[in-house]
Amino acid sequence: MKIGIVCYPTFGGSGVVATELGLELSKRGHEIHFITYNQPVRLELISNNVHYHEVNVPEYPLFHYQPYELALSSKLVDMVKLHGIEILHVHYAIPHAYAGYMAKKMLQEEGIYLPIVTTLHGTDITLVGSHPFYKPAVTFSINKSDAVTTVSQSLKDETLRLFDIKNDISVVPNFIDLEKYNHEFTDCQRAMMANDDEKIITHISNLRPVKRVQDVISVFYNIQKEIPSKLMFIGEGPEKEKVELRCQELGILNKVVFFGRSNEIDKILCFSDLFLLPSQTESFGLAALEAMASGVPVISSNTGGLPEVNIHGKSGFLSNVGDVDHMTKNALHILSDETRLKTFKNNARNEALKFDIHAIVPKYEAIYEDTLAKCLVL
Ligand code: GMT
Repeated sequence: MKIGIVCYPTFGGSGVVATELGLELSKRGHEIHFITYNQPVRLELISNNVHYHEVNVPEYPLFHYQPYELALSSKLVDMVKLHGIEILHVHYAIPHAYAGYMAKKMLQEEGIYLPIVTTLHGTDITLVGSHPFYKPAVTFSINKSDAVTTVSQSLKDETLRLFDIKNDISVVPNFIDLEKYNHEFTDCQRAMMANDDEKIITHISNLRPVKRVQDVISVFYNIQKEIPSKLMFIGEGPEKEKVELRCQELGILNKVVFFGRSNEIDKILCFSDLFLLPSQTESFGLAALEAMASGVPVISSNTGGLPEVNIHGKSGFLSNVGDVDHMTKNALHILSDETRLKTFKNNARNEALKFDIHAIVPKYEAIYEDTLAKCLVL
């Protein structure tokens, strides 16, 4: 199939999933066209089967806001005509599903039918999409999609609760290429980061308020009082400065390593003992899955889709949002006993196997095939 993929090209989970999906589909023989405003961060390898088309939005002084949806839908029309793209998969409803629908209507005028598959990723539903300013457009574009998927059962339930949805929604979870996160990794450079007697705790996110990064600091502060440890803090975002200040106030700045954005999280997870994800809301928690694939147990909140990924008492523990004492207690329980830590590490890796890329990507392929077949009948 010739598949167009629209996504955010940034470090956010939806862009990562879209990019990894496109790359895997290309390995399975499909021709993939990424259409977005920058080259996706994980799109390192451009092969014969993978193409990248940049959407340009020229600055014009009359516009207070530059019209990205307009530029994207025009680019989609051009690329579909030029490359014979048969189906479009848009990731994150805003504004991608809307732009996809506009492209579809423009193409229909020329007798070209372009089915749209929309994947909802989380904040496009739970935070931004349900805002009254966007809700009518988001409802409309979900209902006009030819197929709709969510990344967890929880997100499907939330979508049906918050919007008036007429379409069926299929759940296709986030996935992981387990070979990239092989816990037999031999060049783990743990010694560079911590002493032998120190445990390594890790957090990865885009440091937005929804990630509750202050809870990460509180839990780590409590842990390091009991067990010698270091915190690996990966990501950039609006909460970063406040986190640095708090670490300074608490006198733990020398125990926290700030990595900024990193494309080498597998290398950091390789030497981690515990992963913290206390989010306010999390539709799936790809970062938790990446940790688990590296054999790192997870202490997370029990919100959204996290209980579908992190299995309480097995791959880690779940706590109510904001309950840092419970999170600390569970973290200490895992870290204080080497045999127990090893069991949790093995369990985490085993739970991650459920989300193997080779099992999940065929689900998207089946959705594309069904959608194309349905559209041919119409
Ligand atoms: O987590 C983020 O802040 C990024 C965000 C995104 O939309 O790029 O991630 C969402 O999509 C990921 C991939 O499907 C999910 O694994 C994340 O849980 C989800 N984030 C939230 O729901 C907060």
